[in-house]
Amino acid sequence: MAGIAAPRMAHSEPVIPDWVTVAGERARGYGMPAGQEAHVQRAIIEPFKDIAPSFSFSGTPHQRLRGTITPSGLHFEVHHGGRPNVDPEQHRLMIHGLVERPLKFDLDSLGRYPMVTATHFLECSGNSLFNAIMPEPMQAGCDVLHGLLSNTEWTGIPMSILLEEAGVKPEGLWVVAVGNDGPSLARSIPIEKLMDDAMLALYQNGERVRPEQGYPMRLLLPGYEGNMNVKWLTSLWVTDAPAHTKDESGEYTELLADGSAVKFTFGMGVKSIITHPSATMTMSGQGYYEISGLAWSGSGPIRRVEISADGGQSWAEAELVEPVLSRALTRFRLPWRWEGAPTLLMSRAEDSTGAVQPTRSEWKARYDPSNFLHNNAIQAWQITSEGMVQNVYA
Ligand SMILES: Nc1nc2c(c(=O)[nH]1)N[C@H]1C(S)=C(S)[C@@H](COP(=O)(O)O)O[C@H]1N2
Ligand SMILES: [Mo]
Repeated sequence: MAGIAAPRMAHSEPVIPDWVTVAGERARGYGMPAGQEAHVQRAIIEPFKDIAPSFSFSGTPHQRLRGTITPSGLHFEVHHGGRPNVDPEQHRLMIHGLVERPLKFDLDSLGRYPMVTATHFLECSGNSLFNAIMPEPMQAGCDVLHGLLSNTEWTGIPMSILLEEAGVKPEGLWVVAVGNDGPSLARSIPIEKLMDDAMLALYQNGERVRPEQGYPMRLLLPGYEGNMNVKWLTSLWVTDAPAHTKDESGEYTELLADGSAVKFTFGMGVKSIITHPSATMTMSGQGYYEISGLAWSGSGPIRRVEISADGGQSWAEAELVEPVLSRALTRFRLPWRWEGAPTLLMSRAEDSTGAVQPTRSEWKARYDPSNFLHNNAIQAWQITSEGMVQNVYA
């Protein structure tokens, strides 16, 4: 492809930069990104700083990343009571309640169990909350707007193996999972999900799960809302009914337009965002660009992503970058020319069940105006004639 962005070389004289004239740095124990990349950080988002200082979260800077795996140090965080300093020597996982043999595991004994590895996204059901409730679109990047979303290669023990060892009684239909942090975050999970594809995650992108993500162990429920993926997991209490904990009754329940409420919205909806270009960026002149972004669904693999550059009148199918994994972030790409005119860019994903992303107004119509959970509406970016990329509602 000729003439994208590189200037023609004027001459072929060799250039000797300073760094080749001195000895380089020696090997080191743990690598870090280049110092010049130090600005690539999670966005710290603290809307409740004054009323609840340890309820804090940070967003993955998707506008600065280009693959599908989220570097562990940039995985988003949601801490309801801050990040506890768990001592792995003292930490235990208990399986109790409606089981034949109540069991208590320490980290060492867990290391002997068979493990699986799978790549999955994790998304907070509060992701994209500002677009849900702000009357005017907030001008911020993908880190603030959609950053409560990450994608990791997780390794750990299938939950079915641990539950089978404990011997779940026939009346055991639900499991209340509890975290070892101040708020004792607790969620009720149907036993089928735990027996199906749930994992006790011990490793994140090959290394031990980071403290932010639940060191030394977390529950991983592929495709289910972030909140249920209990970090610093310490107890699995097998019961015959959901416990209706504060976390599921008070916090993670959606109020509908008709005044009723839906509890237990487990799966995350089909969704996509264009990360390049995206809000806060400036186009560097007319001509060739690669539109690139991320698509995912809690129900299965992404089947199709379409891009519109005319506000939704016409759509072009983007290329999905292999491998397209179930309940993992999938990158899409589409070559494009920007002719310098104002442009409304949108992406619309469809998953393997045929579910398609709603427009923002379709999504808003289902809920009470106060609801910000499970916002999977189409994101629109406006490119102005000056090349500024802005967040707009369309
Ligand atoms: N014990 C415990 N587990 C928790 C939380 C928490 O505060 N405490 N936050 C939950 C929420 S709301 C989300 S979205 C995810 C975030 O996981 P992450 O911080 O690893 O991205 O963890 C969930 N598990
Ligand atoms: Mo969350």
